[in-house]
Amino acid sequence: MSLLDNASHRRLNPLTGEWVIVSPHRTARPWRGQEEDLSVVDRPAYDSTCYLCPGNQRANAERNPRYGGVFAFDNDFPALTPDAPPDGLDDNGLLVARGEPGICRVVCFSERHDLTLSRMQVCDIVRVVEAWREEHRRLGALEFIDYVQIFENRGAMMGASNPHPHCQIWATRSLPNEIVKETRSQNDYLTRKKSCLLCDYLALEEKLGERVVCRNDHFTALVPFWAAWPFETMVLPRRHIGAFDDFGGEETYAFAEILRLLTVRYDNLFKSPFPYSMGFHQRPTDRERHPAWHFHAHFYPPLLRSAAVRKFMVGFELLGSPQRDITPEAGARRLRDLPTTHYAESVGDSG
Ligand code: H2U
Ligand code: ZN
Repeated sequence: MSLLDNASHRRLNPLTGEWVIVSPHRTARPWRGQEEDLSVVDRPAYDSTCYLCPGNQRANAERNPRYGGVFAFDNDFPALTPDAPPDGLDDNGLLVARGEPGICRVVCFSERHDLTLSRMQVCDIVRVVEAWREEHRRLGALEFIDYVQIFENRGAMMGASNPHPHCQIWATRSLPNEIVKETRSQNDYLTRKKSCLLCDYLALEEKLGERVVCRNDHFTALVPFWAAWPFETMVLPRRHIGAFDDFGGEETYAFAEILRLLTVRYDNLFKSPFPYSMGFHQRPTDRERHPAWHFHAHFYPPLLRSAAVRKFMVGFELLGSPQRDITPEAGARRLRDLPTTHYAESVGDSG
């Protein structure tokens, strides 16, 4: 009986230093959840009531240009504003606060209301990657911005307010919690091993193969050994690059391609638009060099065993540690075995 396949165990996330409980024996129970073939609600290419469609009025009465392709604007309801005073409060280390200036942006991926990354042409996703890179460069260059977090909430289940394909960017003065943890872990690893944590991890996963979902010339998508969510994935560049700034032309194209390859598989998993929160982790823009930082994307999908059954991180997971039943290896196998043609595009092929 091998530990990883059959017995409850916990796995270390070396990027955060946190543990996740894996309960593989629970997957012995039959796959009861019906894989529902939820028919997609057909969305129009243009929706006159959408505040992100070209030419439409936004909630603050500003009108979008009649854009084609990518369109970025300052969030009309920003969580962070540049003018927050830098004042601090520290009462005995117990009541601690600091002003947090920041900038929030919204980036529409396409003028088409009905598309998603999984349904866009790779050449059009390339335009989106270029926009992310430019936003990251411009915001990161600001003196008061130390981190630029780009993220997409897709689907109502993940709290996306609008199906029009878009992402958000929050640029902050401070490093967010996850970045603090990942920076520390990558720095420690570099100091101890004189090598990059994620370069070494990727090499190991490429050798083993069992958690790899898909790959192209420059990127690999895999279910991390320590994944907490059933179908969580990471996308890693094979070259040691720390941020969008370091992408070469071929890497930009390959990144767009792997995003499409992965999101098509996600949609095909339950033959339904697959909800997730995804985002990019890159080196801080605090003017330090950060040689240990290895760029990557995280996808955190909330679904468990059908388009209708979601996993809740509650109970022990909220109070103790995250836990999962389907092993990361089984999750990777299921994603890997899916067709690479989107279910809505494959004629006479049920996948
Ligand atoms: P989400 O779908 O991830 O919530 O992103 C939509 C963002 O768009 C959200 O942050 C902003 C909201 O504040 N927004 C505008 O900036 N203008 C609008 O007219 C409506 C929504
Ligand atoms: Zn729209």
